[in-house]
Amino acid sequence: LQTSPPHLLSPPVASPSLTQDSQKLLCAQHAASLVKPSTILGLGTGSTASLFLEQLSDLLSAGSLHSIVGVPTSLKTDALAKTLNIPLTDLGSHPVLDLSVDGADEVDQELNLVKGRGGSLLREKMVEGASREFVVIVDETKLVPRLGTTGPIPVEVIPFGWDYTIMKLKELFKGEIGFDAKLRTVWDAKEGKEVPFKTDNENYIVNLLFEKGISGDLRIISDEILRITGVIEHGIFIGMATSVIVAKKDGKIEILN
Ligand code: ABF
Repeated sequence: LQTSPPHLLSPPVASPSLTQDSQKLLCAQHAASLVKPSTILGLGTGSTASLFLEQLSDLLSAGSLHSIVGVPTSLKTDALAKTLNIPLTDLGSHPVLDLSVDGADEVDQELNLVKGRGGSLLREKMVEGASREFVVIVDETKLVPRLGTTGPIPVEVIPFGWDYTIMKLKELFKGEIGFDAKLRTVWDAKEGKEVPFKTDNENYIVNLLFEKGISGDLRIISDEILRITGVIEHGIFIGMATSVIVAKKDGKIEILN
């Protein structure tokens, strides 16, 4: 057996390995570079969307982007946009938006999404559904073979009868092995106990948990969830994304559409 002498071995090629935060920044920068002056924008929520807002603000203050106006998808984004001096409007004034940019919790091969683990799914669905173009910005950890594999699918429900609504959701998925539906709670330091998480719309979130992800026809499942009276909206976004900008660990960008 012949081996190369050590001085003839090729040196290891240093392949960049970006952190998840750097990947988020990379896709946010890429999305911001696509925004044209005078765009009516849907402004997403979450850590990746916040980076996009910061990029937008930098372009605005550099004077390279003018006359854009945004519709925020949450109270948090509304507050952030105000601190970044991004002009805001609302859906009533602009019922058709040019472009929305937002993160996602999961993206499948058909570009269906799980959104709302941050709790803002209802406003996100309204704003992004009103957009001609909806660009999703994610790091590569968000790509999944099947929705619901890396965490829950959130459902926004009215507080009245929330436990009854959970029963109805459990009935709907009773054939699914390992399925569970749980009210999302947060620790309230003042009360010294867990209390229901409240959305910007003063509703509750029920987390649907699937052992191996959601199976079956997503449109049928979506309709069935929405048919439960206490349900307001769910975090499955079917056929809404027009493209997905994926930032990879190796520093490359992949565009899915
Ligand atoms: C929003 O932010 C949500 O729909 C989703 O839950 C979340 C993704 O957040 P991050 O970019 O912080 O991973 O888009």
